[in-house]
Amino acid sequence: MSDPASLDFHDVRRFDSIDSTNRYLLEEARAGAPAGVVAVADFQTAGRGRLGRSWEAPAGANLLLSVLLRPVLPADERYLATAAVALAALDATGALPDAGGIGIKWPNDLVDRGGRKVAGVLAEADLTANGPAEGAVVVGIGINVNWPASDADLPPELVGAAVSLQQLSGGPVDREAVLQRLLDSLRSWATDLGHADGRQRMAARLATRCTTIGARVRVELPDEVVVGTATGLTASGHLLVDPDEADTGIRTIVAGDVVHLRPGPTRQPPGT
Ligand code: BT5
Repeated sequence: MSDPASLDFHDVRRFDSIDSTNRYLLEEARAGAPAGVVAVADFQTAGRGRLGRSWEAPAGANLLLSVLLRPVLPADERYLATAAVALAALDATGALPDAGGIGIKWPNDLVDRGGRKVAGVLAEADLTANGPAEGAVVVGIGINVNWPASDADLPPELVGAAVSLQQLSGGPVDREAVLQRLLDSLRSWATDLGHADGRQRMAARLATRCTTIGARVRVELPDEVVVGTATGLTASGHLLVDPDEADTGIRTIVAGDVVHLRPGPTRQPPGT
């Protein structure tokens, strides 16, 4: 078991081009690489999102990185590994002018005040692994640092859905400085991940920066869809949803795709 306190994230492996930094580190985990290894790419030929989706970024503009963690934590608190990287990214962007309004859309996006995506996190693990990959979690994050420079750079489907730190702060942003701040902050969140009181601290911080709380949501689960109002997070960082459907009680969502809905139209009083 690795000691979380010893994670320094100093073993940063840089690639001009790679298929996916997550894929690379999962393979390194299988070969026994220690927790704390970081992979950073200038470009990915097969950058991946969740559920088979892809992650877009032109060469040399954005941050594309993954970290290898081997957290020792209860199975139902695994989401907090994703949260550690999201919180570190939030810390790293908080210093930029006008980027202070960035929050976490549960479970894995950093979004601006308008709900546009600034970054996405993808945690991957082989839960059936025996041997060196057992307990390993690779958490990747793509952060839109300097791309798009304007909405004209975006493919039509991302217009209004994606935004960069450069757009938010009004000028080019130093990618390397964001990376170093992220890794600095991750040192302390990764330490917290290894301790029950640290995980409580993470969940509490997450709750203060989670834009999903209070929103009307549609949660897409493998075999059902829940529509309701997100009311908070559990101590494990799971989402609490008060469903519209009567008599079903508060639901705890452990994993799922969440869409923020606009508040429904105000009901007209009868007779108007
Ligand atoms: C994610 O998936 O948001 C996780 C993205 C993780 C990317 C990092 S990069 C380093 C590491 N190595 C990898 O191979 N992956 C990780 P998801 O929630 O499924 O969102 C994917 C969706 O976001 C796509 O289907 C697009 O609609 C949208 N999208 C793609 N590129 C985007 C971008 N640059 N900015 C905003 N939205 C984007």
